[in-house]
Amino acid sequence: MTEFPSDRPVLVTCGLPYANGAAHIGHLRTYIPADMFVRTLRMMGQNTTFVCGSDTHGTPIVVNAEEQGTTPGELVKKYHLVFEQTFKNFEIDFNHYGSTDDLENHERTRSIVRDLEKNGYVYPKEIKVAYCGHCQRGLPDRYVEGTCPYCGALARGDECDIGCQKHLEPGDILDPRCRICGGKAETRVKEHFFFKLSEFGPFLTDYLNKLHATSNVNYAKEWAKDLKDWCITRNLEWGVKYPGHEDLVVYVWVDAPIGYIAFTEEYMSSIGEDWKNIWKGDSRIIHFIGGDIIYHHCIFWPAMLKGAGYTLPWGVVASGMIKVNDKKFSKSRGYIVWVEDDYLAHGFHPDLLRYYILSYTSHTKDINFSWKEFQTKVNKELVGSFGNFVNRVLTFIESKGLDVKGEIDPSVSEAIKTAMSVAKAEIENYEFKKICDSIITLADFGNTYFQGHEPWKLIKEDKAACENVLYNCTQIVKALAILSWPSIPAKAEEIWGMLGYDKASLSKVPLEDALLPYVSMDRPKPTILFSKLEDKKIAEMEKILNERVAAAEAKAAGFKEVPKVSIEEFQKIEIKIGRVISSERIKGSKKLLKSMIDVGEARPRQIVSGIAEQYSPEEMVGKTVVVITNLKPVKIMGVESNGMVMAADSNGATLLTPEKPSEPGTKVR
Ligand code: B3M
Ligand code: ZN
Repeated sequence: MTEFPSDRPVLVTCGLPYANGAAHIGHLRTYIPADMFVRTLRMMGQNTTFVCGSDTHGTPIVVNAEEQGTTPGELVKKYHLVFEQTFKNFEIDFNHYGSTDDLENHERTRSIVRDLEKNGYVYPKEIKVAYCGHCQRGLPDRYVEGTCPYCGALARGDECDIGCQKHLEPGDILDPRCRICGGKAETRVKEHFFFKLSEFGPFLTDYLNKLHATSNVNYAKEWAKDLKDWCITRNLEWGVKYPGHEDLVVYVWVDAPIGYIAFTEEYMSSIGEDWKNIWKGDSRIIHFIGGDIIYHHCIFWPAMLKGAGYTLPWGVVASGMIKVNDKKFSKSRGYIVWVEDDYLAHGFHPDLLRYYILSYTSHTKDINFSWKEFQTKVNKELVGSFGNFVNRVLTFIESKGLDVKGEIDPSVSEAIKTAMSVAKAEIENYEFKKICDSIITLADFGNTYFQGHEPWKLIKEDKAACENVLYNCTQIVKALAILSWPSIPAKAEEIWGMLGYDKASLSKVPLEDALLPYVSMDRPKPTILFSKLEDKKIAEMEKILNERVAAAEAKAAGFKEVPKVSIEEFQKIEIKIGRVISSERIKGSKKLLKSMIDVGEARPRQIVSGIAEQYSPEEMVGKTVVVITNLKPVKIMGVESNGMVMAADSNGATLLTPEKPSEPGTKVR
């Protein structure tokens, strides 16, 4: 039995991006599949609403605003617009994109908190929270760092982000330090509010067993066995004020998912419908999220909804992560691809990336992005198979002036039917790759069909038979346009236009129309659907990425801790003042000078130095320098060197010299 379409209205949401920085391909990992899902359901006749919005609260945003010398309000306004634009650019077609700072969300959050209080699920409790005496402020969440009480790793206040990944409650972290001044934090006793999560274990176990979720959500069932009450307030200015307590805001993970409800309200009221049909009625709510926020969506969130009397989500679709060049996605290490500045600004069509993300692997597995793989996949599947078929068919018809008419060949309708049934069956399994693959299979079938019937020969012998072949091919083109619209909407609409339809009308065409016979009409001259990605362009993109990684590595190396040496170890090095007696270049070397240096011993030392590009032999003579005198002798380009002249790395090499006159042999300490 298939789940869709059903009479129950569907609401699809995507994890809310923090309005705290630009979009990167990691973000698209969840939004693009969600968009394909929504488009497919709609083509199947399912009433589907799609909402999302910016997550505007929480300490990272406050910290970031502080660092940038702006206010959280200004910061989130800026990035809210950035995300909204990026989603438009990628045809991620939300009915509504809101903000958790919208009045509706403040109100809905407070109303839910009051419901939870009324139903006895919230209690106050005094707890020890971190406070910085130097900065004179409380240190919620990311304002504090210290040691994870579970695994001992360096962790931040709300999460063991490097170590065991556990969620940390205020007061959990050991040896807290202030992240602003680095000083040791004190603890202070404060009253906070707790949600009785510990009472929801049996409910959640039962709920999770019925959830229509991807397989990676399974381990939430383990978490449901061991639940602690959850602190839902913070001492912050920025956020949704806790009802009746002006000095507290709710924790960002309270008001962020409530945004899903608020955005539904905003949208429904704009079209004159009632949001309660979704959130208080018999609906199917499906959340698309990243694999790292399963706990929040499968534990906190359903417990809150249950406690406040709202409809529970029907499905949770959690994605795998994105890697770049097989490395863990990381802004700080440079393994990142920015959606606007890297991808779109270099002229790549959004549908290519949509296709890559959808078809790379199963939704729950990690995707690797590399420009090379991107090029290979696009050139082979979209250019070589899909685009090639569409263009050769339409160009052939146009150039020969053929009439597109005939009878549908049973093998052709079979191939189309197969692709249609894959789409219908796999969409509810959240198997987006299988759907993409079935589309390419249909295009491959089309190519073989065209090739096998040799219409270029047929046209000379039997024009009607030739037209019949092209009629069948055009039917496949039509089916491809319909079937590929959820994954590559702009390109599908281009095909639709080439078939003579109004491009925009494709969005209203039901999936079933893939088999509805194509009726010939006036068609514009066909244009190239996909062009090959050239090596030169890809090399250019690889260079940008590699340079970013190198810059990040250099930066990290600059901060790297060098091992400490004891004073005894340091004293093993003998350093003395020397005076250069003579100096000459070493034959065959641009960089090396051989100098005789008086270091207060019976005879001058011969020392080789890599400074010939900065100092001429003539300049060297008479200079007072600093020399390490007890290095083991070495041979450099066959010349013995008995010590080392010290220089700073500035301008290639800058010799050190004592600040006041000093005699050769004077010890340097
Ligand atoms: N803003 C982003 C994340 O942790 C976070 C999602 C909220 S969804 C309600 O992926
Ligand atoms: Zn830990």
